[in-house]
Amino acid sequence: MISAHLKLKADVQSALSANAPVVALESTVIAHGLPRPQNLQTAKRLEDIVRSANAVPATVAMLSGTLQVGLEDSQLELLADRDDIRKLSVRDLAIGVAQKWNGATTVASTLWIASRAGLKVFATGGIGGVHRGSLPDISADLPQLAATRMIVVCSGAKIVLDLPATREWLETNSVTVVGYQCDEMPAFYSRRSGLPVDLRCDTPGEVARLFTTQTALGLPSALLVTVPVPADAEVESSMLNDVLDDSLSLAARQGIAGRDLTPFLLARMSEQSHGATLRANIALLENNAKVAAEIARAL
Ligand code: PSU
Ligand code: MN
Repeated sequence: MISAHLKLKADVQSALSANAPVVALESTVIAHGLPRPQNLQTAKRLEDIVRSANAVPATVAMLSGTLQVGLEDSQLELLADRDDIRKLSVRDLAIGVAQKWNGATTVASTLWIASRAGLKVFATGGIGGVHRGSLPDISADLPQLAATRMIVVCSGAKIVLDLPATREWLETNSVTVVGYQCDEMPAFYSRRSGLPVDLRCDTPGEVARLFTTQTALGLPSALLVTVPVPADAEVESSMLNDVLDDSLSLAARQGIAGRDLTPFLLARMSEQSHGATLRANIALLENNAKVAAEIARAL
């Protein structure tokens, strides 16, 4: 039983028992997605934002082989500060439990753990997806979204990916994509991608009703709620193209692949854009946490 390996923080446990709103947060963004010291600041800030919106934050991670749902500040600090934190996708969970690892969870493994803990709403920055290039590198985030009934609030898929191919994958695998106060799917650092959403929703209540209906119909997949980065922090795609081309070709020349590719590309883009992409990433994470808390309350 997974319960033997699962530990819920006390406030998360009591919120779930009382049917009160809880928002899951992932930890790969803390350990591998953002640089120090912004990673710890952002992790704490996301939890504060969820609390200010009257919901309980539950950051998910693995500590000494235990699947944790809800972390103490000291545990967030450990994930942010240590160099030996693993990046754990679903394929790594059994290995990590057996070997008692400390690890950060991706969107895929956070979905697995949070849904089994009974959570319904999850906020992140950008999901993984289909990578560019000829090797079919597809993030495990996608099949896990297709298999997990949860509201996932994000700003689309990370711009380093093949966004049209990622959009097609979601459609083929029956993941409903909502534009939250927008008519097209956002492109992570940029507000627009030119790609369609299945429905526009303007309020937390509309999203909550849609999810309730999806549950009643027995549909097994996530409801992907895509929220554009706040306009004042946006990096427009015309400004991003050079930085993105440079980062992708450097990764190819250095042979960076697998789980290291996404963190490498995000760090390189931030360096090349003099921090503009980092500011956008933090702004969208904060905004998504707020929207997720509002949706969790409406449920
Ligand atoms: N969103 C961010 N920064 C990140 C990620 C998402 O703003 O670092 C992480 C998520 O944890 C996501 C992972 O699941 O990147 C995708 O990695 P990969 O492409 O290796 O599956
Ligand atoms: Mn991959």
